[in-house]
Amino acid sequence: MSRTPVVLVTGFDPFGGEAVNPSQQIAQALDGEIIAGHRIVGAILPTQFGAAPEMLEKLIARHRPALVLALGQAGGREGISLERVAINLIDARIPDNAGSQPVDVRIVDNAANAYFSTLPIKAMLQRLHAAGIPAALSQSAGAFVCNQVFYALMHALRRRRTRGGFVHVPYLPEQAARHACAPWMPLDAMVGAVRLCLETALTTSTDAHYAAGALD
Ligand code: PCA
Repeated sequence: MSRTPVVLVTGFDPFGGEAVNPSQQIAQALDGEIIAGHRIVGAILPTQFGAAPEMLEKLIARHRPALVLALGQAGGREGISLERVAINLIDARIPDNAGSQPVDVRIVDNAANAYFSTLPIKAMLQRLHAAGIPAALSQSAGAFVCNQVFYALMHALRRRRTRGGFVHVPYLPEQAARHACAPWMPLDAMVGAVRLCLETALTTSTDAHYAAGALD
């Protein structure tokens, strides 16, 4: 068996009437790459409440990654969004891919209200800006399946050394054509951006004030 440490990168299948999901294509593009001495395992989660975090937890158990980066599409956002915080809440505006639309429910009972990303998001932001890639920190990953996966990830990692976080990406050009004036980014630029994020995370320690993880 290979001793190269693994980084798990997840994307989602298309949802909300879209034919594609850029996060899926990025995870597939990076699968098998070696970045900073780590082998990338790319995997696709279903855009379904419950099924997505379950699959993520199985992937973590199987691959025992050193770091986990979950990706999702945030149509309408400009550039790369480095998510800072996952909240213990589902409030779905649209049904998921299984037709489920929970409103105002907690993700995990008797658990923290929120968790911070344990990735060095400020260092990642600087690196993206230095490379001329539009990017910003985001204080909310929403209250749909992406936030559920982000929360479940940080909850699963809360007592482990494995670091984790979430990055939202904008539409692909072919998706933006269906949404008047929506911002977009070519796939190559997004793949390059996520590669830079991973390289930075794997070579930088996480900002000290994120280390506590949970916000109660
Ligand atoms: N984006 C959705 C779920 C799947 C995806 O790619 C979200 O932001 O919640």
